[in-house]
Amino acid sequence: MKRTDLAVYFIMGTQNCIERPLDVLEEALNAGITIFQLREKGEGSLKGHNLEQFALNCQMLCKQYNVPFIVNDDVDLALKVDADGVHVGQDDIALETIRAKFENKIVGVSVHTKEELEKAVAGGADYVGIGPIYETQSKADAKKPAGVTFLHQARIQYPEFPIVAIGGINEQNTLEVRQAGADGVAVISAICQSTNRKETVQSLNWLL
Ligand code: 3NM
Repeated sequence: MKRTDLAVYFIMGTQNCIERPLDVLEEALNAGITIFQLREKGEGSLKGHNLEQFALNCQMLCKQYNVPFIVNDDVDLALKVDADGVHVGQDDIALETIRAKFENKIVGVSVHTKEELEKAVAGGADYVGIGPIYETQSKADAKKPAGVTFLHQARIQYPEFPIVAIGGINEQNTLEVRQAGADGVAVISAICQSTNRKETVQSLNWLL
């Protein structure tokens, strides 16, 4: 994958949306998001057949806009629908096992420490997600906000490696994240709760 693919990384599940989720996704795609992750988690989230159908609908929209479709955590679902990739945390299956199952696909890994970062790079991750940078309301078990220090160290250690920042990022603080060395921002609420998605996505995208 290219580092520029991470510019505006939209993450969403039905539980994050007040409006119809597929409408939110289509508006975000139309506004110019560069990659999408389905993250169906928490109370009231879709399961089984309903989840698969929703995933297929999201995937179809992403294809129309030529935007990679990534599935969070659910390796089986990602394989079943032939997603463009999968994003995993530290609690999930060993990276090497996942890498082998997604040979020509995108594998992203959340990292919080230098050790996790080095393991992800060595294990063949295509990109890492670093967060939470700021306070977030969208992840129940999020760690304490870390600010941009580790993000900046990661960039210095790996000048060319694709890195996306996550957690509480919005139009106001995106510049700080960019200056710390992120290739892009991964957001849930900034886009889900936006009243003007075109404007929001454009101000999050510093490549424009
Ligand atoms: N992962 P918002 S923070 C899904 O730190 C997720 O790994 C995080 O949502 C991490 O943009 C987070 O609304 C939630 O803060 C991001």
